[in-house]
Amino acid sequence: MERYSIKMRASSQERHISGAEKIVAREELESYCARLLRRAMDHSKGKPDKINLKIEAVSEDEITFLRALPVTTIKTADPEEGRAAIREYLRQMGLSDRADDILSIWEKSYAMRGAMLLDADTLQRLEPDRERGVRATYMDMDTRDQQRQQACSGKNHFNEALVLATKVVNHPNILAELCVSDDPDYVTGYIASRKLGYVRITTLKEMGSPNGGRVFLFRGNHDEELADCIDYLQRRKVLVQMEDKL
Ligand code: WAQ
Ligand code: MG
Repeated sequence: MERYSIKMRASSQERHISGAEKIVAREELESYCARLLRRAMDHSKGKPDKINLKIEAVSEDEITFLRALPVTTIKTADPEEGRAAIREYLRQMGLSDRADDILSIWEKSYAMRGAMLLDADTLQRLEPDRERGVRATYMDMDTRDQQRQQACSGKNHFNEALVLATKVVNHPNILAELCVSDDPDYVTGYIASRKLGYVRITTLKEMGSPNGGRVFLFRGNHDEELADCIDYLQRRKVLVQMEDKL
């Protein structure tokens, strides 16, 4: 199948507003470009003065196919309870003495376009560009067109996040990912790992808050393993099989 990657980035006075990653069939290319353009223009974070659409051919043999992580949901009443749930999962991962620090470092990711890459043991920040962070790119769901049309009219936070988390935590040096949306009206976030799967937490911030960000917890050496991990996150093409997830 002839496929193309589309990357969308929108900003206003250099401030990040919205971004998206797609890998679509040739026949869907124009319609997805139009949708992503609309998404950039209609974003709750403001009106962009610059929109970037980058389109690149992707050949079938460079694609890695992954199964979506299993999904569970933890219902929490408020952000305090949400953070307590995250702390508990970090404790289960053996990170209890670092949990509070990880949660406060996570807040520093709020203005970034990408994610913080954090050494899970030393809490050292590993992003080559700390202002931008590391962006996971070149990934999408692998589904039949019809399901996809339904799933993708506008932004589906859950589907896109499940795709991203599945890609990210499938790297052997990523221990877990923490995420809360920067969209003011979206308060559900998650913690994901190969062991836990994708655990949705229904309240990780107050409604109306524009604060959101991601942390990828890394464990490994800072030479080849780190370089391989960043290369995987930013370059490897991944399609995620969603099966019954849609
Ligand atoms: N790679 C790395 N970091 C990213 C990426 C990416 N491709 N895209 C976004 N981020 C970072 C960036 O700092 C954003 O400000 C932050 O994450 C939040 O991005 O199951 O919508 O796109 O219902 O606002 C979670 C869904 C939705 C939970 C998360 O994130 C659920 C969401 P957003
Ligand atoms: Mg957002």
